[in-house]
Amino acid sequence: MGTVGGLPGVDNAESERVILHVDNDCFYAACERKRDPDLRGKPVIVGMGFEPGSAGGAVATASYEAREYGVESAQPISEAIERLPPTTNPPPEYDGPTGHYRSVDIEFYKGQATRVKSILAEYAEAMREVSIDEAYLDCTDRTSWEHAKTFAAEIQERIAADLNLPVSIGVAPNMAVAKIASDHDKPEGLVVVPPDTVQSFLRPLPIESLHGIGPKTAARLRDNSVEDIGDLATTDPDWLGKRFGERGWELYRRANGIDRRAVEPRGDPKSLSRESAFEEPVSSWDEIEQSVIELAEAVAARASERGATYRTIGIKVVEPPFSINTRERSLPGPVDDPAIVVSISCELLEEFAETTVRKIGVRVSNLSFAAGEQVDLDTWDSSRTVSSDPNRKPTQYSNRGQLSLGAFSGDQNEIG
Ligand code: DCP
Ligand code: MG
Repeated sequence: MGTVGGLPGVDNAESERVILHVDNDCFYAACERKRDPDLRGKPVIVGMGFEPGSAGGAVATASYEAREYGVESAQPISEAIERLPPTTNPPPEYDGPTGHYRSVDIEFYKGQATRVKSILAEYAEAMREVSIDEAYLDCTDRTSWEHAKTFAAEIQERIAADLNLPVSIGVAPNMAVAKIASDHDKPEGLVVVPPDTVQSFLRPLPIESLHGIGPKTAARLRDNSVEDIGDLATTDPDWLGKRFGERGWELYRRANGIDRRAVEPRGDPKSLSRESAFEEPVSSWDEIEQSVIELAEAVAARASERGATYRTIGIKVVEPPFSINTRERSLPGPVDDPAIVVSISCELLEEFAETTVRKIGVRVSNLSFAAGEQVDLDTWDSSRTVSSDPNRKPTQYSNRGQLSLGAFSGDQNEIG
């Protein structure tokens, strides 16, 4: 297990993270079924550029029942019709299986996608939407490995109950493995890959299961007897590097289940944060304060690297099991100064002197990436800082999430 800045007891290893990848099953077809329940359990084909009664366009998606007849995404509709003639207009004397054809209604699907994402946001500290029907969630602070399966099942049930849409979920210590896991048992799959099973889960899978290995790369690897992820994981990384450049090294890491990417929302970061989990809950003030100092310095360094100034500094204190407290204070103007991040973080921490802590985080927000805006620190008067009410009770966020994203969402968590 790694440590942050060599800090004893503080661990930021990715085994700490609980990452979900959620992907709707045959999304467009499921949306069509939702508004026409007669389509349930039947082969449904949704065509892009398709008009009922014609054979033009391509398959956007097909329900799993239609896939059994070889209908698949990107296939010409004419080919799909050969496999599954339209129910409304089968060939004369044909009495084989038929399919229900619909044209893409993207506005309807987008509306459904927005509703799915807003449910997902309730369950995560941070969410990255990657396509109309796919998102990664960082649920580290909302659940534990022990409860991950129930937690993910609750999300599935919620989306089924509220929206009548099926999703598959993969749960793993990182995004790459979660993605493979969500795909592993579709539809309505729920595959949990705890940290200690990542290697054994990946090993037997064909190399194409790794995101980023297309047919060409797969063929080149197979020429060298690399068939499954286990083979790739034990291939000499230098050879992969020579053969595929930087990507080769990445493939090697991914095959070994390593992916340190943080779950970051798309677009410009609204904030930058660093957080660390303690292996065991800690109540020693010195130890907690020391980690806050290190995290504050790390966050300030990160902001400097990114050329960002910040106007708000905050901390997050997670009490076992999942109570999240956040505090923040805003400055009169934007700064880029590690000493201020450290001193304000430590001041905000004082309220938690008696608290047992599972995880701690420091965040800077109100970011500005424009150069030359920094105020003159000598004139900065700390009494002018705007603080949230100091008498306010700590915000308690439960892990059963009927809440909007916590204060540490929407930022770029630098993990590992
Ligand atoms: N899509 C498309 N053209 C493609 C692939 C996908 O128009 N070549 C659209 C239709 C899908 C949606 O994007 O419903 C989501 O893509 P997915 O790859 O997630 O496919 P599905 O959700 O349809 O199926 P699965 O159950 O495999 O996720
Ligand atoms: Mg999908």
